[in-house]
Amino acid sequence: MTTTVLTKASAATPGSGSRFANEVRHFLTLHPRQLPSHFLYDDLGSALFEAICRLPWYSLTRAELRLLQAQAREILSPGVTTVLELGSGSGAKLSALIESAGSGRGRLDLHIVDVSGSALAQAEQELGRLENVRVVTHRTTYEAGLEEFGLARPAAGRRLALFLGSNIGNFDPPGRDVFLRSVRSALGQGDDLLLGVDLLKPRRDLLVAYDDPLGVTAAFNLNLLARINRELQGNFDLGAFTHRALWNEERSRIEMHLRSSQRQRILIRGADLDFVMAEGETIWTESSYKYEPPEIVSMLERSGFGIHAQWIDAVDGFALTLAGAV
Ligand code: AVI
Repeated sequence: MTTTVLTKASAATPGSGSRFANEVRHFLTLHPRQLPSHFLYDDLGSALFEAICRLPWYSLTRAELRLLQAQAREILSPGVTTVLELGSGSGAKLSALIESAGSGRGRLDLHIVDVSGSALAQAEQELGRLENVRVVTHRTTYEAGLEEFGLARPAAGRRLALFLGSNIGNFDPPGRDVFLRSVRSALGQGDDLLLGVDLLKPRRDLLVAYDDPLGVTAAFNLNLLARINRELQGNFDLGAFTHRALWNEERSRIEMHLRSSQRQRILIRGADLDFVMAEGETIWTESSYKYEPPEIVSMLERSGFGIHAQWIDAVDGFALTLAGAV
């Protein structure tokens, strides 16, 4: 196994005058105040997200893993030589997919994209245990990872892109369609995309998945303020904010917010920001859209894909859809 590490000065890696500082300034001055959810994933945020995936109330990771293991041979069909995973996290799903597909395949080139260096290091170690694979890590955003991958065309064989864990649910609908079209552009005709999406389910199940009794999701959300304090010299008092998860029925999305429990002045030196938050005012940090299976089919078809198969876990309400670039 050989490993090449492609590390781009990540757009999501903060520094002075960084994208982090600029986006924090821009989004915190909007009304309602917001922060982009991809900033939740610093090293601690990524570790907290891995912990969320093990919580009994957040079942989507386990449902997806069951489907991946059951359908592995069809997903990783013999002609595939290159796999791209956008947002690989710890690499556990890709590794389970390859192991479940069994022997008899040729060498696989694995391209894994994540903004978290610690998650990538873990994934590289996990995938490096497998036989007959080469791992290429891309520490960067999905968009830049797609560009790098688009340039690396294999001499032979088909490519399979994985976008799992319902990461697509964190895009708003216009951004989702733009993103799916950019995935399509990075692939050639006949290559495949496997999309993992959490389905619409009863409100109480959704709320407990995003506001768990152990407070892990609350810590994941509050860590964004801790990150701003640390990296941009902010003064957020974490004790004066509470985690809120809301179900927005009309938009079919769970929203995560941070609610200010008192009137307070916020200073963020590294982002050149000074503002006052009223008691009860919130910062909107994430949306997680939930879909019905036919909506997943339509979004893929609109973006230049034809559906090969859709597998549904009816117990926990999760869909894996395998689509081919047409
Ligand atoms: C990464 N993403 C798909 C997760 C989700 O379910 O929206 C992030 C998350 N937020 C709270 N819990 C998990």
